[in-house]
Amino acid sequence: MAEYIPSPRDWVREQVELYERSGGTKGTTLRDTGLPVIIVTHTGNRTGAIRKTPLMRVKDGANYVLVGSQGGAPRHPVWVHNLRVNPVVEIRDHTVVQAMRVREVEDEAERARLWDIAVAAFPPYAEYQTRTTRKIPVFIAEPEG
Ligand code: F42
Repeated sequence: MAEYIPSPRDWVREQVELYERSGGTKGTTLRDTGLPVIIVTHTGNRTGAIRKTPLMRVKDGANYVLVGSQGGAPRHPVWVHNLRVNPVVEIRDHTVVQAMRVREVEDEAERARLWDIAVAAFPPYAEYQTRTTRKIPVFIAEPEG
């Protein structure tokens, strides 16, 4: 079993702890927005350690859309590099935990469709894209198997 290394950011680590400890009944929204969050458990590309990252809950049918916005910061979040190398993840959506496989969306038309769904679920993504020159990465997570 790989070691779990919690996020170095207090508010992120605390959200993961509360979400998991409550079995997905508490800590499931982004602070004061009230909008739902999922927990993506994945593998560090250098350490091989278990990483847990809360992201906004964006659904496309049975799939989830993962948006590497990090508030429009100039660099991709580290988890983006992890998912590019280790695409098998586990997603907790409230009380449901599922094995999923992610792929980065490269096709422009597919990305545009998923981006619109993401912005509808979490409108600040649109503003985050205007804050940075990097193109915000979008992944789709599909049930494994
Ligand atoms: N971030 C988003 O990008 N999109 C969202 O929709 C989003 C929603 C959200 C909702 C609730 C919440 O609490 C947080 C939310 N966040 C969202 C923030 C998100 O959870 C991440 O904190 C943020 O995206 C930054 O991701 P990060 O992977 O850069 O995390 C940093 C703080 C971090 O943990 N860094 C680690 C560290 O120790 O500095 C590195 C972790 C790591 O994966 N290391 C790799 C390894 O091998 O273990 C090595 C990686 C390498 O290549 O160097």
